[in-house]
Amino acid sequence: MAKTAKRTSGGVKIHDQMLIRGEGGELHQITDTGDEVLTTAQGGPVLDDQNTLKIGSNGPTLIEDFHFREKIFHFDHERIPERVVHARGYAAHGYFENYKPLAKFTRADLFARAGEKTPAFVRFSTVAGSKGSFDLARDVRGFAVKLYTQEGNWDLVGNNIPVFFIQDAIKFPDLIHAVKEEPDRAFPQAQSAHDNFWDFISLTPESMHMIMWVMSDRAIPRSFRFMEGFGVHTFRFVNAKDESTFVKFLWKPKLGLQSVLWNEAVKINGADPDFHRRDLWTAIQSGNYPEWELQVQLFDQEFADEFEFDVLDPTKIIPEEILAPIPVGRLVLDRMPENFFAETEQVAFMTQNVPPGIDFSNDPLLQGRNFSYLDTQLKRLGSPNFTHIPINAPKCPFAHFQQDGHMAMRNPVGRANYQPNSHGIGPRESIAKGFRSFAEAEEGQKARLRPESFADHYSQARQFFVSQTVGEQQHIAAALTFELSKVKLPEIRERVVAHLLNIDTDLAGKVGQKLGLAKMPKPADAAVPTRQDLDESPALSIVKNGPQRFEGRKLGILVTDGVDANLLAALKAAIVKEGAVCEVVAPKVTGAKADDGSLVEADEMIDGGPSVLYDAVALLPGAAGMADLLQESTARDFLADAFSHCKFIAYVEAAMPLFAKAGIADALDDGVIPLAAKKDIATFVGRLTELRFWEREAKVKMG
Ligand code: HDE
Repeated sequence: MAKTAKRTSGGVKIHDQMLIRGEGGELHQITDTGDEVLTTAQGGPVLDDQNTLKIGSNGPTLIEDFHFREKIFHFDHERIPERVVHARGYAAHGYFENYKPLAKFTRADLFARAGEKTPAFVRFSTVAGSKGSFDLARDVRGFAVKLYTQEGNWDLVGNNIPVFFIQDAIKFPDLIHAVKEEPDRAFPQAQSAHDNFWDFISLTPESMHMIMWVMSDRAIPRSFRFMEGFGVHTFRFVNAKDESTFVKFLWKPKLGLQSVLWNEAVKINGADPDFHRRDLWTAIQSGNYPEWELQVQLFDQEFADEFEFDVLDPTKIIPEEILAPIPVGRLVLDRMPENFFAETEQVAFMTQNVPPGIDFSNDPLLQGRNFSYLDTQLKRLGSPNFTHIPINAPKCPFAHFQQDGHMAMRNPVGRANYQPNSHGIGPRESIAKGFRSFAEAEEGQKARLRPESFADHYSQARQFFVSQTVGEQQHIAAALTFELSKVKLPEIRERVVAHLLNIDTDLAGKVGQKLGLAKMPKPADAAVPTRQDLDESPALSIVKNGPQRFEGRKLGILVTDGVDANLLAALKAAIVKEGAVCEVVAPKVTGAKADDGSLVEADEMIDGGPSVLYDAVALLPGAAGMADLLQESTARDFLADAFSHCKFIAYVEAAMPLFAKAGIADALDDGVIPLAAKKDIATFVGRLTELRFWEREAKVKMG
């Protein structure tokens, strides 16, 4: 056996290399790992992880090679079924902090004391695409929160949209089959823009309210950090006196709401399919912990009886202007999982996980979900012992007599594994502490019925639409047109337009005309007429609720050789002061040489840093680098896209030729801000708080 010298790479020790002489005199290369010895899963130390055990150097591999067999066996079994919906997700740890005692409404322990912190794990997801699909699909986002309370896990498995497509859980498999890739061709991936989805939707009028939301900018969020979350269903709070109050849960992002434009989404998916993941990862790793406020809408039976829609109907909201949400606590995400599979992939959310003091309503969708989520965990995680996986285990004391089964990690100890027992072993029920269902009186005939109070499918869809800004309404019309343009069967397009006629005739007219319908269809039959008198709800608009700050956002700064080092430093400082970040984009990987001779390092080469990745851009090329930059079509696209995506653009004089190249030299508007001197930086940064220069949109996009 011969031992070679230590091999190093860039000064970093890799391994001690060892060569072993085989039978035929040939040398095998293996490594000596030093302190930590590689072992098999059984703990046996491994000699050689590079070569299988053979007869001679060219001979057959031996069955006896238990190390190879174990390694390959385990690899072959690495995959588990992905979630049937919400397969693509990303999660983080954090905590929920309660503001003040809520004992009047609920006996749930996590709401009992001011300042109480409850550990949390939150998983965001898209719904339709598979695990490896892109982040910026036009889709609902899952917003699933697991709170490890002192009385067991509470899972609030919500979405970023407060209503749902269907009113009864029995329709869920059809909805999901229709939206997922079509079964014969297995495409499109992560898209609702195809015949099957719109076929189902056009035959399901109850989906119309949700459709307005899904065709709005809510379905293309800029970041998980900038979206709301909703529990969707009406739940109950139950206090120590067994009194019930209905409750709807809302998560409000501290940094405000923000979405991207559809054309941006399409390009982001190519430039960075992990855009949302990277955003959350980077924010948390750099200490910018995202935060949401938990708000609740509380109401009693009397309010429910008087409210114009059924509070048990998951296709309806209670507008915030009618019932003001009350802040009750905050959720902070401050730690990424150590391992994606162990935590994010194996986390098992279940709507039926509620602590004492939180209870269900009779919403038929919620009731069906309570039935479904347990099945899906067994299928995915393979054993009824999925609660033994650390991410799913409660963090409070727990004790029961469930035992055995696949992968049991802990079993009851002692002689008795049942109760009651006379050995005095193990836990017993608790009248004082145990979960007690709210004793709602129920009566009625067994039947498959839908309540008449669920029959109005259009009024709130209209309310959502009329509550948007003109620009947001245009986005909805454009989204519907785009999606229906991918639908090949004309009768499906017409059926959708027939529904839109019940929501807003202008919207229907615009979509019908853009689709080139020969003539407008008759409005769809509606069980009840659409109410035109519902008040607008400004809370439903993203733009009307702008955060008025650039905090948490990102500026892309395009530089070349000759960049003004002073100006760059001042701009960066001003952005950082806003709580935002900058990235430098340059034509060369290495960066650019500034006017003072220093090297400005690039975060992205221009090919990898298109402007769609930024909330605003600044063009700071030096005259020295302009000639090269003008050769770059990516530089032209950087500016042209930023302009057509209504971004604020700062520029230095030297950048002017790029405007000509991008075809917008004559179109400069108030959203394009010259940086002639350092003082102009304040003007630019002040405008950034508006996030986008919406006035430009009508000039760059057909209405
Ligand atoms: Fe889900 N849903 N869902 N869902 N759902 C799942 O459970 C289901 C619904 C939601 O990050 C599955 O663990 C039925 C509404 C989220 O792990 C499954 C119905 C809302 C997540 C399931 C609904 C949601 C899921 C698939 C109709 C918003 C991801 C994997 C009655 C309030 C959780 C899994 C995560 C996941 C069933 C409707 C939110 C199959 C039957 C409404 C955020 O159990």
